Amino acid sequence: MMNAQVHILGPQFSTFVRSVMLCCEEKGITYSYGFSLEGSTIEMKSKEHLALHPFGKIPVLLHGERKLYETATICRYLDAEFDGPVLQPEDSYDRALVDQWCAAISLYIDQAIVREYLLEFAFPKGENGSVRMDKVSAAQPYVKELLQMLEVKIGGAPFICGEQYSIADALVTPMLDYLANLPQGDELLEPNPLIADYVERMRKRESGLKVLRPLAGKK
Ligand SMILES: N[C@@H](CCC(=O)N[C@@H](CS)C(=O)NCC(=O)O)C(=O)O
Repeated sequence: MMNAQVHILGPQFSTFVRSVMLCCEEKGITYSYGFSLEGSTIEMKSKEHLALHPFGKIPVLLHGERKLYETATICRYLDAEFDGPVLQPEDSYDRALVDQWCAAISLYIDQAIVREYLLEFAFPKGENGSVRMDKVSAAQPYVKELLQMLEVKIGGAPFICGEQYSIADALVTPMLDYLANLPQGDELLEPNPLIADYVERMRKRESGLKVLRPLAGKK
């Protein structure tokens, strides 16, 4: 299967799609992305989409005949299936810690930072398309708490789970990159200099330069 085409179903602006793209870039896997599949466009929540992802989410990985959903699962599969730098530690406890952070990022951090905060800016639901600042203000304290938690977690290490770039980094950097780009970015990151520095370093990696692009490149 190594030579089969890798396609990531979903738009380039999605944080989770970007996480899979980052894993591909880190491992040197050639891939395509977007909603176009075998010449037709897959509409969100359509019969065709639900056949690939019964919960109606993106991304979905298509690798030859194989189909897979859930971002961390997709990244673990790519790591195991392809050559290139490994994105998980070998030691069983260290590996479990990466899995633990992947779950925490995909569940709790995604909910607080992406769903309840970033999406308020990306898809404003207020009057005349305005950002609902009451929702932003209500969500912000927990966003700050989580950033503080990540600041403690990274400590002096280069990556979220220590010395090695892992799937946990691929999951969290698209979220932090968007956060840092907001007008509130400085206020959020100033109290967390290690995380601020981490975002800058992840943006400058080869994978970051390719994937963490502004939305103009969206497909
Ligand atoms: N647990 C899923 C979450 C996927 C997810 O929430 N994807 C978002 C885009 S970043 C989505 O599909 N949103 C559209 C929707 O919920 O209708 C994963 O890890 O892949």
